[in-house]
Amino acid sequence: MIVALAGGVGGSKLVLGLARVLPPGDLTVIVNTGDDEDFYGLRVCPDLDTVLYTLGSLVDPEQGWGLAEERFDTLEMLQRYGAATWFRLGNKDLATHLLRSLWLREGLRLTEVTGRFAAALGVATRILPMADAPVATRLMIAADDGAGERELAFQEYFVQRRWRDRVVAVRFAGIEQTAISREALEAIAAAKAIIFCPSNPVVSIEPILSVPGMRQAIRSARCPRVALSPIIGGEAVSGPAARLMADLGREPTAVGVARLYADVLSHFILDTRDAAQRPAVEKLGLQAGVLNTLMSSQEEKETLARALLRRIGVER
Ligand code: FO1
Repeated sequence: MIVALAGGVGGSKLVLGLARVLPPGDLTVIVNTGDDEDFYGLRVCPDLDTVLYTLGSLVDPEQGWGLAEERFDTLEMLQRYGAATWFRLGNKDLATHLLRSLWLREGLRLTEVTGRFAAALGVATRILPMADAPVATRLMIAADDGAGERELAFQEYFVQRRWRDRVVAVRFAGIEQTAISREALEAIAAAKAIIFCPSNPVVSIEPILSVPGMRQAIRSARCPRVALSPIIGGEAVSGPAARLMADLGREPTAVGVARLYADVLSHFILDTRDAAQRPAVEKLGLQAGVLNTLMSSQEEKETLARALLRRIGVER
């Protein structure tokens, strides 16, 4: 069993590469749920859906989220009724949110709901929410007009305000009430390797590590535990990772990312462009690897997945 920790679009690229090079059913993905939010009374889980749609070959290839060949008739009608429609939910995507909301109301755990979707879409990879109880990532921003600070929900920060705000603090509301699921604990205990995908360290990987007991479970796993940096050459490959780290006083570099996870890792993979940071990573007590981690094509995802598994000594 290989266990991957992932958030949304960036992480799902490596998840797809791993799923393609590993035997079916040999991969479990533990996914961030801090971005989850209710829209029109429906439970939307963007990162779970991004991983599900990506592995089901249904994801919109340009956006990396939502479904391909999507239409927005329902959203247009909602707009006619005066509802807020800044969060683009397509007709087919709404089917996922309708059924998830129905099954949660019937008492299924988010883990079971996600398992039903994966089975229906023929996805052999186990897709596990980081926790079954809801968590809400909240970002405290410094209002630009100096009128003090206020707190935003994640999608308000990320989508509505296009992550333009300076963030002074991030918290994961509800995380104290969560616990690692039996399924996640079993996957980690059986893991031959644990891989932190190149997702946003602050709002995708950190929430997963903050589930009570998660850091301990990963640290005590007797297997290689490796992270890839989502920051290459001081820039995030996509999204606000570098911005958020700088806002929060963390060095927005690959070794800055390594520092965030050093307590639970054994290995860290630098991109070839950041090879000069290898000594700094090794000073953290980590085995440093250098690979081409920029994935822009299908085969680059698989090439990276193969090279990564080889580098940490995991035969497939
Ligand atoms: N991202 C956007 O930038 N704009 C959107 O309108 C949007 C809608 C959306 C709907 C469903 C879904 O699963 C994801 C969606 N995303 C959208 C992406 C989402 O905000 C991010 O993927 C994650 O929350 C961060 O990884």
